[in-house]
Amino acid sequence: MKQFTSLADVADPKALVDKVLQLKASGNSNRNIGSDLTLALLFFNPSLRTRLSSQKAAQLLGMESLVLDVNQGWPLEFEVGAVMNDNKSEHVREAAAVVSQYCDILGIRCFPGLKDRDEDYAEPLLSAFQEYGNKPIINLESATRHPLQGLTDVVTIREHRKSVKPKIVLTWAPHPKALPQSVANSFASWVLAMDYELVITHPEGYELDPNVTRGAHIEYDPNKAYKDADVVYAKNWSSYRDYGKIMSNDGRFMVNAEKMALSNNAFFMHCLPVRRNVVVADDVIDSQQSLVIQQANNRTFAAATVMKEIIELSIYE
Ligand code: AN0
Ligand code: CP
Repeated sequence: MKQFTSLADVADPKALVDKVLQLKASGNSNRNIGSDLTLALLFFNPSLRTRLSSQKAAQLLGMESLVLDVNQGWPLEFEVGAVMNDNKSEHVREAAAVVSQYCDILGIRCFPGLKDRDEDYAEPLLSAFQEYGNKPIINLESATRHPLQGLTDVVTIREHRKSVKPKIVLTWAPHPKALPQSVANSFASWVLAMDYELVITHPEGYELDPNVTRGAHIEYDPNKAYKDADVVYAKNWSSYRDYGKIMSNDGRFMVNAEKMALSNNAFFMHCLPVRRNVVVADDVIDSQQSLVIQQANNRTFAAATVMKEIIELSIYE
């Protein structure tokens, strides 16, 4: 693996899931893999899980990590040919080249602007660091993808599934803020790559990129979608069609015990952070069937496996 910016960088997604489970079971046996290597993590947006699990993953591999919150005092210019006489003090051309010298792997988190769909889906920030930097990049959630979350989620499903082809329901849920499509895009892509059954339910107007959801069944009635579900995965996203807009905040889509009762005693999943009693009712997230804490734990092993693959197949190839 040369980089990990989306599922498309992974030659064999099912094999990678196996490797995450092997690494999780292997305890402290990977400490030499990353010794003398440095991971740099750039956060253009906040994070709890991704930041700490990436640092923890580096620690598992014996790698040092450097973390920078870019938004706190490092305003970067991205436009080619910009006349930099305003508040941006450095261009990404220099910044990416400089940061590349300090690290062996570079992780980047950057949310979308949610104003211009073509621009967001071209992933301008990741592309700039690819172009002007020269180190393998790990996507820590970009404008349109969150592949470490997608990998983690299918690993967690794999650990808990009761059949080889479980029925997975991805449900849109209400949220007061316009959020990216990244988590939903990556979740759908990884679930489909595992050959699981995927049903996506949301109000009309929240259809995701059809290139991402090809192979999934779209069901506008949540009660029908939940029937026989083995996993209910909730996430809010803003509209892809009417790009970045909140089309509705239909409370029928909050995950509650009544709808969960229609399922096959489904597990509840969410990437976190989650708005309680907006996205999911307390009695569901606090139930025995909730996997949210186990999911967050698996972030560490997914990240460590991705870093190990990059080290073995790219840095020491
Ligand atoms: C972000 C999102 O929806 O993409 C991060 C989720 C991992 N969520 C929020 O900012 C609430
Ligand atoms: N799930 C996830 O990526 O959480 P953070 O935004 O806290 O990193």
